[in-house]
Amino acid sequence: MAKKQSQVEKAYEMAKERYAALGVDTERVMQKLGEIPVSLHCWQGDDVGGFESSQGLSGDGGIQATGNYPGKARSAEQLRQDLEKVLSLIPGRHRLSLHAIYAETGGRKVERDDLQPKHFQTWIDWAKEKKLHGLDFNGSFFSHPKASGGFTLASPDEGIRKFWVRHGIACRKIGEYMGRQMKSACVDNVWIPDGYKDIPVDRKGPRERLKKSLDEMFAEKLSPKHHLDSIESKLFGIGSESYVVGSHEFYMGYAIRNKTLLCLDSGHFHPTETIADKISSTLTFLDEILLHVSRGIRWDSDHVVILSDDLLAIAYELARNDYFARVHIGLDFFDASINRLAAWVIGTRSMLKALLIALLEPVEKVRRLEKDGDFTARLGWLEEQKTLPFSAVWDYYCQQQSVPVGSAWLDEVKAYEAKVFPTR
Ligand code: RNT
Ligand code: ZN
Repeated sequence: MAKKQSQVEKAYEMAKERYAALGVDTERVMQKLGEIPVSLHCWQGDDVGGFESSQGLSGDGGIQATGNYPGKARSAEQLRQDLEKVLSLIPGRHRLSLHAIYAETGGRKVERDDLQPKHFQTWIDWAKEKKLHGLDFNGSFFSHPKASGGFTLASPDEGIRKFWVRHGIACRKIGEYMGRQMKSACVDNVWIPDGYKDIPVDRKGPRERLKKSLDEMFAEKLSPKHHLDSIESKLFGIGSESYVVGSHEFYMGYAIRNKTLLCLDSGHFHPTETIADKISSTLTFLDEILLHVSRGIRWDSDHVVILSDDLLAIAYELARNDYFARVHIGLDFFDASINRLAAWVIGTRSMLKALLIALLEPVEKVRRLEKDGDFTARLGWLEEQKTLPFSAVWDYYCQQQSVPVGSAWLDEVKAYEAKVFPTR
């Protein structure tokens, strides 16, 4: 007797037919989705604390994690343990993005300009063992006495500026090593907090210094097979409301001229601007970009990513233009007020759901309507497709990938919390 079809399978069969009638092959879509890696950010697990000291995020970089939910990972082992759980609840094969402050130095103090690949060997061995798609990296130009003046790579103090240049160079060596070890290029992203709270007189000087610092940092050519430089702009931050040295125009210019990647963070523009519209613009002039998918509420608040219109707009841009080989999808949010594993799972599953919905779009149909100038039907269709049965495909995809279907992942996170958190 044929095996009884589960609810998930029944719903999928119906959805499959519905999509097929619109010219969409759900099997192909699921295969494609399975090939798209998302880079999970390690810093969601401990509120951007790192393991350099017990102090954690100092706030001198204008980024802030709020909340004090219990159970925060206090060591690399704990963070890896949490990540293993999280990865078991997310379909697909993904990457991990590390920050320099997550180095493992065996209890010894190692200055940031002295960090070496060996300080990340345990992470690399773990990533290989867990068969991660790859590792990405970030210099940590904040939460440090030499960043407390608000300036790092653009500092007027030559000693401070040089220190951060050396940090950037150390990070590139680490990133390149990670890329070689993982056999997948490491995206090494640079974000600095440099800027002024109040109106400056000299807007030019700091930018000249930042350019000089980047030139010095990037002087050694590294093979894109192993390592990709990326630079991240920002409109303003807490404490840099009036002026940010690394503005969008600044880094866009630098990236085009020097052929680096540009990082677009969802929270780093005016609240009415979305990064979705910037993808095709920047990719007209750049080979590749990095996304920091985040959710800003009224400011760059780094809320957990949810299935919002903004997120969908990003996913549609990637899918409609098949940009997946040129756009590295990274996550960048941190919420200390809810279970941190749940935050990771919610954000990553939302990102993947958005990609699935976008890949399931009967795009040729809508394109034709647009080409014919039938904007009435275009709007009508865009609205209709919002309620196509993507959730049946999502559930089936999760089942296929042996991860919890629906909200079942929540029970697992709760059980983990009950078992593990009291020991922390
Ligand atoms: C800060 C930037 C940056 C950081 C992480 C921790 O505004 O978005 O990417 O969030 O590097
Ligand atoms: Zn970011």
